[in-house]
Amino acid sequence: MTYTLYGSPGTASFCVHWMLIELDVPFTFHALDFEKGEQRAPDYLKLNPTGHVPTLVMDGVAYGEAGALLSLLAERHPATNFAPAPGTPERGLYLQWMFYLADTLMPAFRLFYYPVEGAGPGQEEATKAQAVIRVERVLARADALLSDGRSHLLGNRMTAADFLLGMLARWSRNLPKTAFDWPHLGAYVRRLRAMPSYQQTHRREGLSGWI
Ligand SMILES: N[C@@H](CCC(=O)N[C@@H](CS)C(=O)NCC(=O)O)C(=O)O
Repeated sequence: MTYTLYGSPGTASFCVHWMLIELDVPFTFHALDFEKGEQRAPDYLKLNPTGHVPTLVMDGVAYGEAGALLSLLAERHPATNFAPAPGTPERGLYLQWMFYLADTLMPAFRLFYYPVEGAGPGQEEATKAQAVIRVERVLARADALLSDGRSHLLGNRMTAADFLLGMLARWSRNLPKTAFDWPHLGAYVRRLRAMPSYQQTHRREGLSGWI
């Protein structure tokens, strides 16, 4: 299996980068320079027509969408148990959280960081205020789930959903309330950040300010 990940430090590619490191599989990481608009270069658009990262090339075929990439990787490496198998009791909750995080929390963060996409130019502050409300709603729900003492979203082991939430929690650092303003979520983020694979991803991407 050969993997090539296209990404940019600290962005939506972080969770895939992190899982690849945790899986301990060989891969190549191509960092795109957003300042230079490399995500919109014709060669990259051939791999991912959305002009977004991440893109993961698996055995010569390019795929996008962070949540889908995490699920695919988890399924290709079943020994890790990062994706509960169809028919198991955790499967439903797993799918629910993967989709909820990918189609509710991630777009809310996108609105916060790309506010012009909400209601257009001149409306950025109002868009950001709405985005914060949406983010906080999801973080509060994750905190409530974790309040029963479980170590991870689906129970007491790591799944692909934790890679997604662990990355998204990092994006709360520029919002009025960060993940640490919810006690159970804060403890959960501390556990994820202590993982050697998380710290390695952070280091390799040259990030600062959240560990
Ligand atoms: N739905 C996409 C969203 C990815 C996304 O928004 N990526 C951002 C970085 S966090 C990006 O590529 N931004 C560059 C741009 O919009 O020009 C996914 O889950 O992969």
